[in-house]
Amino acid sequence: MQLSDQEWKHVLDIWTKVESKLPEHGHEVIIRLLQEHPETQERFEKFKHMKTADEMKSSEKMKEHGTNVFTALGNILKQKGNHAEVLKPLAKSHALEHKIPVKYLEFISEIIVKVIAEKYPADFGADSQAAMRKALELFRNDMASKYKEFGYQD
Ligand code: ZNH
Repeated sequence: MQLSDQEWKHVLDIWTKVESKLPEHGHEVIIRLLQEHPETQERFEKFKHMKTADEMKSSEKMKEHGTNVFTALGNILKQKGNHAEVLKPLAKSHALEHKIPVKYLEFISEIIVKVIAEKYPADFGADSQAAMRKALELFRNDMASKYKEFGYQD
């Protein structure tokens, strides 16, 4: 699986917009992941006690985590598919330490596309959305094959 130059351009153009408010958008994606898929909350030692969306919204720690996730994702997208080096430590921690099934990566991918579409409707049309979906699918596929190398089967 590969993306065309045009598709990568769509992905990186919209990501420039995302970066203008990266901590806020990252924070929102994490809150929605935990709200829409409560089983994912169990994976977070430091967030699993939180009961309400308001509690999550006012959590600086959750914002910090959202920032880390979105910063890492941006670094991966900017590799335009040549991300093996950057992906490896992430796949390792998510397989062996955090134990995050590929299914959960699908959940977060869907939410990422939804949140960006809500924030930037004029800049994230059908072609850009399709390109972002494809980039996130490539990311997940490569995470999944690294998971196998690390002996993690979800
Ligand atoms: Zn994750 C962590 C990224 C998804 C869960 N993460 C993390 C970090 C980063 C990330 C960068 C830090 C470092 C390490 O490695 O550890 N993620 C990321 C990305 C993505 C993700 C990029 C996609 C897009 N995660 C995810 C999911 C989940 C998770 C889906 C669930 C469900 N993570 C996690 C955890 C952790 C992390 C649990 C740990 C946290 C703390 O701090 O404690």
